[in-house]
Amino acid sequence: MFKNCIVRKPCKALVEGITSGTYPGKPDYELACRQHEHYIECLKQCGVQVEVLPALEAYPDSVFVEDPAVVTRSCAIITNPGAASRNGEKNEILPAIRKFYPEEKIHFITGEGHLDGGDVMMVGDHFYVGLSARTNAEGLRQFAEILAKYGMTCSEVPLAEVLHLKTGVNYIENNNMLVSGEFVEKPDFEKFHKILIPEGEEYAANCIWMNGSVIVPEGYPGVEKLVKEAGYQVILCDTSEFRKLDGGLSCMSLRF
Ligand code: CIR
Repeated sequence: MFKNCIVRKPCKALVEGITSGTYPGKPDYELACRQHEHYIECLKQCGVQVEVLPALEAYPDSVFVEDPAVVTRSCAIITNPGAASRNGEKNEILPAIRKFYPEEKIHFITGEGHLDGGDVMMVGDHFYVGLSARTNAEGLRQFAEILAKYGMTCSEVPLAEVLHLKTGVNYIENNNMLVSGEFVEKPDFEKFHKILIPEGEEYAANCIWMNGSVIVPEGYPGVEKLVKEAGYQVILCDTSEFRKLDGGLSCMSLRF
């Protein structure tokens, strides 16, 4: 069960955030703020406390707090984000992490090692890590070393098509995994009950399990139905403005 979430308000510079252009258009800042408020409400509905950090104009993508830190039940890891314009977000997230974790349980990916939290998928005490344009082998090596101190493990998943691992695959507990595109056939995920994302709804592979409920992006009826059929209460949340920057539901919070 999760008790806490950390989120950061979107900044006005959001409109200049990194985008692959998969979902065209510039985010509407006002609408993004309203959607973010609703996102916080959805998290609260699941019984967690939400720590809301102030907007950071220096970092257009800073609303995506999932990337500069990985939080586990035993420790927190400040990553070394792989995108140059986002790297400094690691310093900004640190004070928030310190509120929840003692200094000796906060670790850092450093030097040539790069890792984005969006590439890290937690399944109990095992972590799948996407090797992507943002996360490299050295980042993964350091990450594995830190996890090992706490008896946790990780394995690598090379990515071909998507930005982050969790862009295309997400674990929603009870052995259920939402899988799309390049992840459908990956042997790594064979042991899970795979819920295949219908064509055209790939964005909704990024749902979040929150204490028994699953938050699903609004506008993806196929995924909504499949998640309900799997036995979950579904909470819908519209993230259209964040999608324009390749950001999904998981990207906007740290959950622990
Ligand atoms: C980026 O390219 O870094 C942002 N525009 C989107 C980050 C999405 N974060 C995530 O998947 N964890």
